[in-house]
Amino acid sequence: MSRQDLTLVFLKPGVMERGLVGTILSRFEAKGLKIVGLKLLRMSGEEAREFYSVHRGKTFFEDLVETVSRKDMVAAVLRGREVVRVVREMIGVTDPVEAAPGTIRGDFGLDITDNLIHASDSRESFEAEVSILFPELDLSSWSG
Ligand code: 3AN
Repeated sequence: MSRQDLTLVFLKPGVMERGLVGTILSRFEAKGLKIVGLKLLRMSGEEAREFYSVHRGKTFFEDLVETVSRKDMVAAVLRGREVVRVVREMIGVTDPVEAAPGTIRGDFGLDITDNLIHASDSRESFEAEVSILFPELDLSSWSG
């Protein structure tokens, strides 16, 4: 397995509340991606602040931290060819109002902060994010 072939997603708490976890994960499976890590977790406010540290100071930062840390969520590590790019295409642009029909945000949401899902936007982001949400995964044992 190559690190290039891995990405991290999490389904924000609103997805759990709406019962859309299976619907969304099944899209990734149907595309041919493999789920190689999966967990139900509650992010602490501190973890959420670290996770989204690039957005610190922005007007929506506290709202974002509250949105993702208020309840349980589902996080997954996905594997597949060009997976970072493929998953970003599948989730759609940040604002669900602008996201194309056929994308996850385009099909299931309206709210920009509670926009259903996070996905790593680069291999560097993936490595930082996986160390926060899946610290037990040993990436060094995965060549590439
Ligand atoms: P994406 O999740 O599409 O990569 P980022 O990384 O720019 O988008 O933003 C991270 C998260 O911050 C988004 N998923 C969304 O929840 C929230 N966010 C981004 N931009 C805004 C905004 N203008 N207003 C409110 N929330 C925002």
